[in-house]
Amino acid sequence: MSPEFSGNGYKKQSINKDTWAMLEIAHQEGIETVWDRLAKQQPQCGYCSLGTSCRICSMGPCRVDPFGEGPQKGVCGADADIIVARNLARTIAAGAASHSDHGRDILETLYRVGEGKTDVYKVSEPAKLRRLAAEYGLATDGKTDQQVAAALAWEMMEDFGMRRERLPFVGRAPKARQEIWDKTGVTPRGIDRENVEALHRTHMGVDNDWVNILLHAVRTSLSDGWGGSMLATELSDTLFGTPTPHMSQVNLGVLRADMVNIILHGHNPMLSEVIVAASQDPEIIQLAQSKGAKGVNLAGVCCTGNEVLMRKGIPMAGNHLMQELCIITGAVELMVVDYQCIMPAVTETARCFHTKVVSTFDKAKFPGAEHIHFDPEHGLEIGKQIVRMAVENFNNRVPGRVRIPVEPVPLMSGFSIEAILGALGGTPQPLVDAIVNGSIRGAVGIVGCNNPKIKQDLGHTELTKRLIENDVLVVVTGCATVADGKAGLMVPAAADLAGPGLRAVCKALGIPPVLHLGSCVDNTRILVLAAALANHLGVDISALPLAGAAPEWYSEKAVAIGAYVVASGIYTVLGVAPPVFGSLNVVKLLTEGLEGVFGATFAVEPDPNRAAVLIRRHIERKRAGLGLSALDPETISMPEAELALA
Ligand code: XCC
Ligand code: SF4
Repeated sequence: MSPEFSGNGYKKQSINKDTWAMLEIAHQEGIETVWDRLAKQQPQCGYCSLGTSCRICSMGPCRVDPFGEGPQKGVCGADADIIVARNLARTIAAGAASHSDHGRDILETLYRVGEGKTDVYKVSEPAKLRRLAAEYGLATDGKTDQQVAAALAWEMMEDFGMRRERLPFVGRAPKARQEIWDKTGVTPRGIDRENVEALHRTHMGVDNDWVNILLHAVRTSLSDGWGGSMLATELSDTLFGTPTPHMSQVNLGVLRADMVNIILHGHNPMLSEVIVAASQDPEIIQLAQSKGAKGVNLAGVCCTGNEVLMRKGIPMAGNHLMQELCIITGAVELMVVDYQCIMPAVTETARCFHTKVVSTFDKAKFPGAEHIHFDPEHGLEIGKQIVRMAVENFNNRVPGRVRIPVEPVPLMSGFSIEAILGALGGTPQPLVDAIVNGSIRGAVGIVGCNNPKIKQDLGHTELTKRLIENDVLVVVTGCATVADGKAGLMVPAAADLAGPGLRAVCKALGIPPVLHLGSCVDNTRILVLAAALANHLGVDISALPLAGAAPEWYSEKAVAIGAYVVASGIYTVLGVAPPVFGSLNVVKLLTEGLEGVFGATFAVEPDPNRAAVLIRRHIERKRAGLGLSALDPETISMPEAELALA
């Protein structure tokens, strides 16, 4: 990397050197990025930011003035509470639908495996397949894997329907939690049913009781967490393998100047799995060599990246805000996308380079991309076709424009719950012991996205550092993974950055203080771990010293995740304010009222150092509640808000 790309002018946007360098190049070459577009949107609409605008029907659009001067009701008579609640419910439904429709695609693939109609997919984890079948009450004795796959897939399809009174995975939650859901009327029945009902209820003139709307929003989120997402994780493990700990690398330095580079971007592992297989095909490697490349190098972005990092050790080029920047390296022959979190802007950025963008799912097309219809029945063939396109594009690369700005950083990935329990000797007891004796105070899931409103990765990394220093074990998923990975927090040696108790536990087990649990649908691994700990101790999840945080979230999916995490009894701190502040009633319900119903609430705190204090106080309160050694929460002092957020 030549010194003229030090990127020093871009420290406000990100904490990362690779981002700085790429932003400097973008600026010099007149390439627009997400930060430029955010600046052009200023000032963003105040009504929308507070959640009090409504465009659900064509008597509107309407807006309610939260300061009491302008109109207080929409044309139909909806007040701020109804409008905010309806908007939030629709956001949660969209997020839940995204995760669950992804789960459906995996489920259809399992069904095809059962029918024997695929050229590449198979059951990789027969034991897990049979465990799941047993959970669904299916007999497996004397049946082949293929027969079990067909029967299980057929049965799981009913999770999306309307015959069930409750989703089977709800049975994984502690009894006390299930009773809370039943009593409150939020036990999820069918995945599609709850999503459709959420859209129905929020049509003009249906559910006009804002509390009732929000309770159904919770039910919809639970159909994601204990339904669609959980199914996606379990079936991806069944088809592609349950992750086990291994080393890999992260940041733009994982791109190779001497190889054909393919970026895997999106969320669904079906396609990326076959690309991994195709990239190792001797015939394709030979083709790459004939073009003067050493071979084919794959790198992930967003959650597709997390999926293949967890299972295959494929390195990560970056998180959400890196998707345009990886193209600006000039080293990417092809970016293949499936769905979710793929900015329409990437095809525009790609036009400035030789990079090809290939879309693959008929439900996610991009103007400017080449579309190759993905069909799981011919997965490997299509995977090879795409990799071949990348190889053929290698000679269009302009060597003088290749700028790979940094050296990659190592990280450890692959902590499925099975792997964590395996490392602990098959039972959660050692983890429970460490929590009971206080060497680990508690555990926190740091999840979610980047958002250009927050200095990239600052929220994730500062919060993580403050927590591990104070002996709180951190688990990460989604784009938080890349942030903490790049900061060097996800290698066993990072135990040195942890407090003495957590450090000793990590060193004894040879694990980092920050464990990678996977993609965003894999947040359900956190639910499964929390349920296992709670069941082991004979308490509800809400009694445990746990918390969640989404310091830089942007997506509707993140709101659905936050909702099911809180409804599962885990206190959650958001770093970006959701558009609800136009209704003080809704805010009070989310930040206080939910405590009495679900034993957990939301908090909003953009400053990660202050968020860490909120979480540590919460953990100490929960420890005291369990009769464990606990600090007086008030002695954990709250710093002044100071971190400069972009
Ligand atoms: Fe998307 Fe899942 Fe958010 Fe990253 S973390 S920006 S949702 S890729 Ni899920
Ligand atoms: Fe306005 Fe009511 Fe229609 Fe919303 S539903 S746009 S508040 S009239």
